[in-house]
Amino acid sequence: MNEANSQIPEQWQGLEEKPNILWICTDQQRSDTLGCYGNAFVRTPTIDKLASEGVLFEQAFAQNSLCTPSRGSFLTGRYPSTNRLRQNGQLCPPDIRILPKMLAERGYVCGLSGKLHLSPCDMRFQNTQTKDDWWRYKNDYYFWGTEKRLDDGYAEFYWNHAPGSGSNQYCSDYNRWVQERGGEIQYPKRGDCNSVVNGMPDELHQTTWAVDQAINFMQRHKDMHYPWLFSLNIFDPHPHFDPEPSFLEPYLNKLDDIPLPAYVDGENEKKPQHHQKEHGVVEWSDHDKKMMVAAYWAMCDHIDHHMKRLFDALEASGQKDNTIIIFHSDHGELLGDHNKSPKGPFLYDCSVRVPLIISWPGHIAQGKRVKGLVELTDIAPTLNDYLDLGEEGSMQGISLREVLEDPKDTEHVRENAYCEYHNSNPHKGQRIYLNMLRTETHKIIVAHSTNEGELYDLVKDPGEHHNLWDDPDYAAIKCDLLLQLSHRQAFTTDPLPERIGIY
Ligand SMILES: [Ca+2]
Repeated sequence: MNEANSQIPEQWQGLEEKPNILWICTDQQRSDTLGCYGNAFVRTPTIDKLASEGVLFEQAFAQNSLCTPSRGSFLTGRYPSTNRLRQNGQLCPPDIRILPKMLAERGYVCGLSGKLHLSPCDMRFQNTQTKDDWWRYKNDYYFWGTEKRLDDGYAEFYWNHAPGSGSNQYCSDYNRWVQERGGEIQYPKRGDCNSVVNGMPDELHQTTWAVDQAINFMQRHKDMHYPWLFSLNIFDPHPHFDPEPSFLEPYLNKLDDIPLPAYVDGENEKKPQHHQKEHGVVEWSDHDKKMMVAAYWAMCDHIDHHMKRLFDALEASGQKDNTIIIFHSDHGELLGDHNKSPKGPFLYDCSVRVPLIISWPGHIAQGKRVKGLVELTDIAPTLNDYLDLGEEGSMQGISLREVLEDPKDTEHVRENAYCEYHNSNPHKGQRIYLNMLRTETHKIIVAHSTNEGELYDLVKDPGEHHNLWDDPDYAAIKCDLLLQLSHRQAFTTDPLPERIGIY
């Protein structure tokens, strides 16, 4: 080490060699919405190409079907109950450190566009006595402001929670950007269905804005003596179903071919009580259901269109080879399956199984598909491993480094995937507590609050329509799954604070 280098603080030495991180998280995108995940209708050539250049995880699971608990979980590598960030509307406790904060402490510059959603973005609770009575309070109680900033590590923070929603009207960077361009956020009705509205035109779309911020950031911080992380949080394909109109157009003459959502008549009657109470879906016509599916896919196609712009800009800036790209979503969407929408309190694969693709040219395998189960809690430990962050004491996921580097197929990664839904949303007075464990062949969900449950044989019933909880033929399997679930609950207690003495 020469004399000049010895002046650099230890944690900043070697910074120039560290990779950038482009961390893309879409909102509410289930895994079967991409060509590389087997959807023959959608047009997602850019994300398909990303998968061919990196590693695709066929069975990646979010730890909750809602934003805040899922995002808190993958940003820390810890479970929702460990983080005490179990519900939408909670404020992240001050001792919880997220990846961007850890990286900022080590010399990274970090930026974000879109939501972070580790703080409440809707304050209708604030002046109420009964905090589960949210639905009684209409727009008067919306919080209008930016979500409360945490000590989150972001040096640049271009915030937008949900385009067009109450909390965004005056304070979001996206709304300001639209206004500056002489536009107005509006979602005109369509004449041809009741389930879909027209989205914003491409030039004024939230996806366009969010990607613009990422491109500007990457260009500003190229050729610096420090690396960067950018969290690109796109709101689509989160409902409302409001695709950019020209992206919906190609589906309109294919509606006959689009399958209806998967539902078996009467299936919800044999499931826990909340399956009967929490419908969310409407008695829509078949036409409206197909239009909803088409709109959702069109929103995914539109994201792919902008991923091309993003990846082209990364390559043109000369940073592609030194950038880890992570593409995933925070949770899924029921999209009419089981006659329901949109997501929680349900832990079906369609609401918690998400796309997960990681690429890093020259460092990890190319075009590999991992069949084994992984969790979004595994992203942070993987980055911790590659970047020598020394944060393994707090993290509960596993590093996927070996899986990413081994060019062979990996059939088996984790024994099971685990989800927690601990009163995560207020369901009109119902306090719903669920724990889920999914193996490669079965899924069990315990509905603790009503002493009920769900058990699915995923080999015979991959669509999770037939609840076997009370089936005597599955008693031994149920017992084994409950034991595995009990182990997960024990091993997911908080590893912090670490022991610093024998006694
Ligand atoms: Ca979400």
